[in-house]
Formats: sequence, structure tokens, C-alpha cells
Amino acid sequence: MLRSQFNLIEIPDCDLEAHLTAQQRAAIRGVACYTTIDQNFIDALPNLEIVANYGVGYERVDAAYARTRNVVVTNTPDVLNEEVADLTLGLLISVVREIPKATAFVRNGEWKTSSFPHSRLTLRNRTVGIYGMGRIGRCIARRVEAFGLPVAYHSRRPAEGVDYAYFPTLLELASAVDVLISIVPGGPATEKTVNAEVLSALGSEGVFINVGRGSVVDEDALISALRTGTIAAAGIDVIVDEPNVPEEMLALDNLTVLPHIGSASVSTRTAMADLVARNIISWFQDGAAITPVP
Ligand code: NAP
Ligand code: 8YV
Repeated sequence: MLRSQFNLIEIPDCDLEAHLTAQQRAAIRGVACYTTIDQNFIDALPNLEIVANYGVGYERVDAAYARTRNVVVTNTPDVLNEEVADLTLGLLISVVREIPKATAFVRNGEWKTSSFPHSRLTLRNRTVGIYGMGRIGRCIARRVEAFGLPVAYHSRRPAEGVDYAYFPTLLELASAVDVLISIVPGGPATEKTVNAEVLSALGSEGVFINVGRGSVVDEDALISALRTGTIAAAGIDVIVDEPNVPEEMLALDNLTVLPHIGSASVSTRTAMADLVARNIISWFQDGAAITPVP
């Protein structure tokens, strides 16, 4: 889409000096990306006007600094909400009913000689806590309700138009539920907020699901909680140092780790790519982006 409208230079990483001449750097007016865009990167492009991030989470773009340079930053909200919410429920059921183990059991031919053990956990009669009742959080909540389960949540303030039980702190939420789903943004404000105290409050039958960002979780606390039975099980689609999954995590049989596939269907990723391109096209045609970050 972009190539049909603009002269494009594709670079494999952010080492602008290595990949672009000074003349080319001066000619760059827009960037489409899914990587870390820091002050040095922005300063190296004197005529930059727009950074279009491929993803709704833009914590790797220094948006605050971009604003001081009058550079607009865009992301891809809404086009992925339902897709991520679907994956979230799939991961939750997969963890509680041990679907990966069950498929392995069949593939190994074990079903010929024995029956798969009944899962210790069930989703029935649980209360589901959502950490981050935003665009995706609301879609997750609707699905949880459809499963006949009560929903509670924590965000920094009560969410408009939402009548689920609101808890002013994450710890209070964790104490009141036995499933905790994290779908808050990354960044300093949420870093390691899911910690040992929160996991302990979730309890020994508790199930933790993270589809937001790995940085939100204290991974050592999570590994210890799973190893000691402080919580029963967890499913995570995101980790701190992607794609390097800690060996201790891989050794845990009550932890399911997915490779950051929340939005990863061809149709949703295409919709995200389309929105990245349309933000840039709209900016240069009409002087307005479609989804500038708040
Ligand atoms: P959103 O609409 O902005 O919702 C974020 C929610 O988190 C809001 O309810 C916000 O409420 C709450 N929140 C933000 N900071 C908080 C804090 N410090 N403490 C407590 N609550 C906080 O965002 P979204 O579109 O739903 O996306 C959420 C995140 O999901 C993205 O930023 C991204 O990191 C992640 N994501 C992951 C995947 C994946 O592939 N796994 C895909 C898409 C998105 P308040 O402002 O009232 O606190
Ligand atoms: C994508 C995401 O994995 O939108 C986000 O914030 O985490 C996911 O949709 C990613 O952004 C593109 O690879």
C-alpha cells in the first residue's frame, strides 16, 4: 500500500547511520515500524512527521519525546480486539482443561492403552478478574459472561458504561477472584505489578493469564508461584525478553507459553497493516492521522 504512494526505504533494524546516507535521513518524513523508536532514532531524522506503529501497544515508541518534536505517533487499536479476546479465552480453557497435554497424549498413542486423566481444574464456578478493562478487556469480559461466569476488574479508574464489580487496587481484585487476566499496556506504570503478593492473593486454585505485556509480570515470582503451588496454573502469550523463554518456565508443566500470537491471524494482521498504511497515507494526503495515540 505504501509503495504505491511513496518512495520507500526498508531497513532491517534501527541503525540509521549504517543503512541510510545523511541525505536519505534528511529525506525521511514517515516511518512504519514494529520496533523500538527512541530519541536518537527520532533525532536522526530531522524532517520526520509521523511514526506509525504496527500494534496497539506502543510502549517501545518514545511517544512523549516524539510529541516534543511535533512527530505524530499512531497505533492500531480496535481492529484486533475480538481476535485477541478469542485467543485469551482459548488460552484460559487450554490451561484449565490441559488441552496441550491432551493432544500430546493422543499423538503419543497413549489413548490406545489408557484414558486421559480428568483435569484437576475446571472453569465452572470461577470468578474472573480482568486487569485492564479497556478495548480488549471489554471484549474478554463479554466472552467470560457468555461462559456464565461473573466478571470483576481493576483499572486506574472505573470504566465508563461497564457494570462489573470494580476494585480500586490490583491486590483487592486478585483477592476477590480465582482467574486473573492481565490486558494492561506495558511501560513503567504497570511494570511488575503482577508480583508475589498479587499471585499469593489469587490463591492455590488460582489461574493467571497474561495477554498484555511480559513486563507487567514479575517473572521470578510467577515461576516460584507455579513451582510451589501458590497458584494452580498460568497461560502467557507475552514474556519480558521475547522470544527468549526462561528455561525455568519451559520446565513447568502447569504453565502454557504462547509465542505472542494474540492478534496473529492473517485477517487481523492484515487489518493492522492496512491501518498502519492508511494512517500514513491520510497524514500526507489530509494532514490528519486516523488513530493517533492519546
Ligand atoms: P486500552 O483500550 O488502552 O486499555 C488499557 C486498559 O488498561 C484501560 O482500561 C486502562 O484503564 C488500563 N490501564 C492502563 N494503565 C494502567 C495502570 N497503570 N494500572 C491499571 N490499569 C491500567 O488498550 P487495549 O487496546 O485494550 O490494549 C491493551 C494492551 O494489550 C496493549 O497496550 C498491548 O500491550 C496488549 N496487546 C497484546 C496483544 C497480544 O498479541 N498479546 C495484542 C494486542 C494488545 P485506566 O486508564 O483507567 O487505568
Ligand atoms: C502484535 C500486539 O503482536 O498490538 C499489539 O500491541 O502485541 C500484537 O498485536 C504486535 O504488535 C505485532 O507484531
